[in-house]
Amino acid sequence: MRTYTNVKDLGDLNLAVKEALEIKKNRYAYKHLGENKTLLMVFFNSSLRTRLSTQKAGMNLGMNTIVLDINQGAWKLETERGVIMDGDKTEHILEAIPVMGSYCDLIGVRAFAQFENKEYDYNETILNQFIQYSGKPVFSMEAATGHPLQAFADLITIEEYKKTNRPKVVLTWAPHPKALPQAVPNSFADFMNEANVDFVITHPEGYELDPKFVRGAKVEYDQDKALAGADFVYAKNWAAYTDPNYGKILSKDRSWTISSEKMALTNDAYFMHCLPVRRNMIVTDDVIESPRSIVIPEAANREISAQTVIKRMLESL
Ligand code: AN0
Ligand code: CP
Repeated sequence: MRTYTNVKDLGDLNLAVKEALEIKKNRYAYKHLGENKTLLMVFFNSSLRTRLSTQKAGMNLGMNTIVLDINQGAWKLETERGVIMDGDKTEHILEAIPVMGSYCDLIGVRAFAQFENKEYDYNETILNQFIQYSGKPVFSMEAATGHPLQAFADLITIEEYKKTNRPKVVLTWAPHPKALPQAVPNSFADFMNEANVDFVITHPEGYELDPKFVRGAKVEYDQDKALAGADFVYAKNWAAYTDPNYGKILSKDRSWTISSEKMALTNDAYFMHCLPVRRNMIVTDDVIESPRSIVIPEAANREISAQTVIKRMLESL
């Protein structure tokens, strides 16, 4: 595997989940693969889970790992070509990327949507520059339009907890005080559309996601109707995608918050969220603390999704 940016990079999804569950049973079985290999993780944005789980995954595989926080200690990077660099940016990303590539064997990149220019974000400008100029295999640790390590961990978690062959999985928008990217819901839809689940997306009107990710999924604007009979409730906030509101908050309606009353509409569903989560905006204390909340095992599976991806990349070096 040379790049990991979306579900298609995994090939057969059932096989990928099977491999992940095998790795989970014995996570040190492939320690030889990463011997004398270096993983570089580059962060343009904050992280708790991705940073720790991906570093742990690399270490399970015997790799050395280096973490670079671009905004803390590195030079400020210019990312647009053709700019006269007389401002506050000291270095151009077109030199920085091949330099970073020269010190490592694999690169993980976190670079969120900036919400300044939809085309710049949806072209995955920064991630693609890493793919093009680093000379090394590159994987997304949440880029502008996707978070495929999260969605893979989500699918692994659903496989572990599902009680029926084809569970009903509902992705629901929920309110949040700040504008958040569409990366997590985009990738979740990308994966659920390829998985053996009955997938429904619910959100207020105006929050439609990119059709490239929604594909044939059912969209239901009435949250209560969508939640009826759900086996898994996956909550997430995102800012508007469609023009002219790209990156804007259209609603903070707390009637969309996942509460016990909302969960009572479901088929005793499990509650999922990628974390970090704002309590009593996205989900009430009682729901996230309930025995049906699987947010902690979901986060723990980030180590497994990362390890499966890094293992496949090491195997193709
Ligand atoms: C980020 C987001 O919504 O994309 C990261 C989630 C994994 N969340 C925040 O910035 C709060
Ligand atoms: N879920 C997730 O990616 O969390 P972090 O932003 O803390 O890495």
